[in-house]
Amino acid sequence: MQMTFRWYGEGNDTITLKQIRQIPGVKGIVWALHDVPAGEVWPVERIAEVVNQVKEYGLNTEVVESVNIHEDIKLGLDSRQPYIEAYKETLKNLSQFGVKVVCYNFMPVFDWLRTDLFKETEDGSTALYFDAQKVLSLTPEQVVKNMEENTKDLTLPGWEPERLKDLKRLFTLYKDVSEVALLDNLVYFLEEITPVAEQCGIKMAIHPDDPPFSIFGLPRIVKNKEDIQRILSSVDSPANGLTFCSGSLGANPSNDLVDIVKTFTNRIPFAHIRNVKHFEDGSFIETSHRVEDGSVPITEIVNGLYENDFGGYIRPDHGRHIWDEVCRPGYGLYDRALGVMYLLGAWDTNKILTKEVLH
Ligand code: DNO
Ligand code: MN
Repeated sequence: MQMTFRWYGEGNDTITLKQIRQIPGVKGIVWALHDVPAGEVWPVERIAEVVNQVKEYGLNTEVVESVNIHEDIKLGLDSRQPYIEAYKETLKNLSQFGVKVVCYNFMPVFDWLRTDLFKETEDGSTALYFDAQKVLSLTPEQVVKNMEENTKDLTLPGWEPERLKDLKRLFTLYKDVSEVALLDNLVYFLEEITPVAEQCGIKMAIHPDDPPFSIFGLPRIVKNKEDIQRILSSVDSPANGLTFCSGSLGANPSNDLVDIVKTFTNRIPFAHIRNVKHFEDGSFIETSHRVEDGSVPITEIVNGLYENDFGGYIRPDHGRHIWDEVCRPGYGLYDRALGVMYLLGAWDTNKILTKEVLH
């Protein structure tokens, strides 16, 4: 297992590499070129720039999150091929710098979605919140506006302006795309990309839908164990993997996260671990990593990974905003650093329980 931490890049994050290197146990940065539009090749010089910055702090750059997929690929349009070729070029460029895992998602139109980015909680901290009732009363445009207004100058990952200005057109196009068709389009993409990923020594790792159910009638295909099984067996290669995200899959109480993690460990090159608390009406709020604070069995998940000799990368996913930190929604320093320590504590306890010598 290798602990990592997400960083948005120089000038695009409130957190510094110096701060990250001081979190015990963190070995690598999870990064991306957030300003390169989906469908374009990531230039070698730009990749080199980030890799060199990070290296200076003794951290590695082996995990990229995300290389986003152009909508034409998800829609299965005739125009998809050049975008797929560009994706292959990006993988080749990344492999020159020792990148081992590329996280991506196949969510139509927009990435993760919340109704509140800074929801006040009882202890005065704020956190990302999904209000299942409120979302029913909002149009996609209102949700987008709300997400954008709350983030000031920073572009949210997966919420790139060039994608969102096309909202109406995209919704019309997706009207005719069923879940079966979206899955076909994913499999087409995987069949194209997997041999290149294999040659490059890169594992692709699809991120689950967040939240893991349909919103605004859009199709969703990475929601549960069956979906994951279908995707992993469609192209049966270690290069076709899963980003196990306990918070995304865990937003649906009927997902058995421990079973999922144990079933697919050897196809999970990357894990996002965080906790969410469910409410009766389907709403959920993100909490600290601690088991008692939410509904996700974080320690059992870590035990499952440990028992199955998980050798991939792991990161705390989102955190709350605590101690008056001003930061990107979900991506402050403090609560995520606490998350790292909780995860490492759970991992190291397993070592003692299995009588493995710690030093
Ligand atoms: C939000 C993230 C997502 C995630 C992508 C992966 O914080 O969980 O933006 O990175 O969906 O492709
Ligand atoms: Mn995640």
